[in-house]
Amino acid sequence: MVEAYLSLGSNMGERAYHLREALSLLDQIEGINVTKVSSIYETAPIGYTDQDPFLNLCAKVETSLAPHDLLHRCLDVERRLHRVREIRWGPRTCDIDIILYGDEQIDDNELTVPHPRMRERAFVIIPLQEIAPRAVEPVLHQAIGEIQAPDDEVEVYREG
Ligand code: PH2
Ligand code: MG
Ligand code: MG
Repeated sequence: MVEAYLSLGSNMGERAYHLREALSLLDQIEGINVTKVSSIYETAPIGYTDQDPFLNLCAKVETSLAPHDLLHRCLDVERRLHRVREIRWGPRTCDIDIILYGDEQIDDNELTVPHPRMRERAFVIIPLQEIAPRAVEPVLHQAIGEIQAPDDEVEVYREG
């Protein structure tokens, strides 16, 4: 079993429902157990800014799947939530990115892990610090809790 960390985001429709449904679908997959989930954060869009705010969270999974198999299962779940890819970094019902996969470093045309932009994104670092302050980012060998989060707009989301 490998401990991996995923970042989930949604900025279309029933955002919180999409995140919870994605976690439930992931957990039902053979070889993936969702073992820890952060709070949900409401975050301003980064990259392509002319779009609605996101809800983001991070989840820890314990998995027997190889990294690319985990990626393909994540993409299956995105498709099941009716994600349509139009604009790069544009609106989405559900995006699931692999942030860390154990202490592996992977870089090919399908997958780059650790996620290459994780340090620039408060919407990844803040929820990840909540659930995994002692996990180690393997490129710079730095504890997640020690990473300086960018000061983007990120706040805990309260429903209702
Ligand atoms: N995802 C992106 C681009 N920009 N901004 C926020 N706040 N949250 C996201 O999940 C997000 C983003 C590309 O996947
Ligand atoms: Mg993404
Ligand atoms: Mg993605």
